[in-house]
Amino acid sequence: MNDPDRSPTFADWMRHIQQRTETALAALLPEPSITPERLHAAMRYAVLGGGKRVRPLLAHAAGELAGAAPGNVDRAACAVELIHAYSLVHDDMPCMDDDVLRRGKPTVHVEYDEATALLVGDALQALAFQVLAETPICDAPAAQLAMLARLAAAAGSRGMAGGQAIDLAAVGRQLGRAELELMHIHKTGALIRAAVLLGAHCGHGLGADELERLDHYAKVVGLLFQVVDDILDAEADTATLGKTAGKDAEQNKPTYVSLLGLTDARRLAEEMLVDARATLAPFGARAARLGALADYIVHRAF
Ligand code: GRG
Repeated sequence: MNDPDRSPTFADWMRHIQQRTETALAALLPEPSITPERLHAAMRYAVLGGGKRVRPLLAHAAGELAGAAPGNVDRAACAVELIHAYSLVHDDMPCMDDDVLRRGKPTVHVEYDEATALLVGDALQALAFQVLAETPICDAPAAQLAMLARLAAAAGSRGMAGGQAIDLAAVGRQLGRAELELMHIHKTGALIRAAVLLGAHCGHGLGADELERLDHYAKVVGLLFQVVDDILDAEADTATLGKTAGKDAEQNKPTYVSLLGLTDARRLAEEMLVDARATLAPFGARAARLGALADYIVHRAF
């Protein structure tokens, strides 16, 4: 099969999107030979050669549903992934989670230094908006402005950065389910939701009702991602026979598993998957990849 877009398997399609995202990101990031060389090398170190590219996969699957040109979706997908990469660099810093490994290699502040890591995050965030603004990627300039506004809101104090602030304020405090959900809707969910909606807005094939339906799917999947992340962390702890408590437990951070227990957290993930799939049902086969992505997000855990 020469055209991976027509591949019969979801796994082939995933590999294809991951590869084209890697190529697009490599082209958009400044070369390390350009001044300031060290900053540019660190930006490429933070972004390239790792990560599941879940957000670009969601953007492409939603773009496909909306009849978008894949070349246009690449830009939206890369913009979201650059914001995600910046958030990981800053999240790993000593003033936040203080992690030394990310994607199997030393974190940016360990490989370079703290000041460089701070600047890498700043520069990646700026690059994300440049990538989204500098080329027309949808039918109307007003629609592209709306995409910029949506990404800014998803990244800012009422989205991801706000979620991180809620998370920091929650350390050592017992959170209820509603508070935990609010934190994750902001911290992880907002950017995942933006990935789906930006992908869809690169096309013009969806009506208002369909966009609303897609938005519901995006919200469910954004939260589902975090529930599964908590399950994966708890399972990793169990696999090491309780010898390590895991970062969240160590820092006394609330998780779905600490709140509900592993069995009920798994049940919740399965229920959310049913909700996501039922939301897509009226789209029929056109939403097959979005459905398969929801499955992938859940079943990488079990
Ligand atoms: C520092 C402003 C600021 C925000 C940080 C999203 C976030 C907020 C921090 C990430 C911390 C974290 C590990 C959260 C758990 C869920 C999550 C986002 C995991 C990492 O995302 P993946 O699994 O990572 O998509 P890859 O490496 O595959 O890209």
